Amino acid sequence: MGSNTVRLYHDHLLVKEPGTRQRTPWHQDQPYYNIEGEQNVSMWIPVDPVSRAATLEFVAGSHKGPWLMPRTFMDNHARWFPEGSLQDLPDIEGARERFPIVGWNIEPGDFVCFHMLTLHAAAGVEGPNRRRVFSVRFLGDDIRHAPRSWKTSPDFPGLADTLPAGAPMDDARFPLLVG
Ligand SMILES: O=C(O)CCC(=O)C(=O)O
Repeated sequence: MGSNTVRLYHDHLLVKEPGTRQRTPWHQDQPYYNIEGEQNVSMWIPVDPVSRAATLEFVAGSHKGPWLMPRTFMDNHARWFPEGSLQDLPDIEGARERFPIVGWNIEPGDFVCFHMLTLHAAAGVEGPNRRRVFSVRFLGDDIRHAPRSWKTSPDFPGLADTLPAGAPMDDARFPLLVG
């Protein structure tokens, strides 16, 4: 992150059962969030081996922006930024050869780190094993609170009542780990 401080933002467990056909569609993470700023990082930490076919893929360089329209994964609905307010994603999956897509097969002990604006996606899971991933997100020096008029994903109920827009994320929900 190039940051002197590190705050925990949030974490979640991502489980794909054997035979999952549903893709995780291409998206950036930050437009779903309540933060502005560039010093951030996500760690995607599988606890099972993940094949190249089922791994998280990235469009190299896309962390430079722009912010692109966040949509619901299941029905492509604009639930966050209003329709038309951000540029839509290009059809990456339909024209993969036009994009610098990178991804790696992963063994337990490996993990990938990426910026919250990096476009990423993952296929389903073939074979008999679950694909379990611990995913954890960190914030650096320049990150500021950006309260939204909609429910962010994840949601932090009540945060906007105590933390003004533009403030550092100085709240017990985001403990300072370094600094
Ligand atoms: O694990 C996946 O399929 C998707 C992960 C993802 O989108 C994320 O960690 O931001």
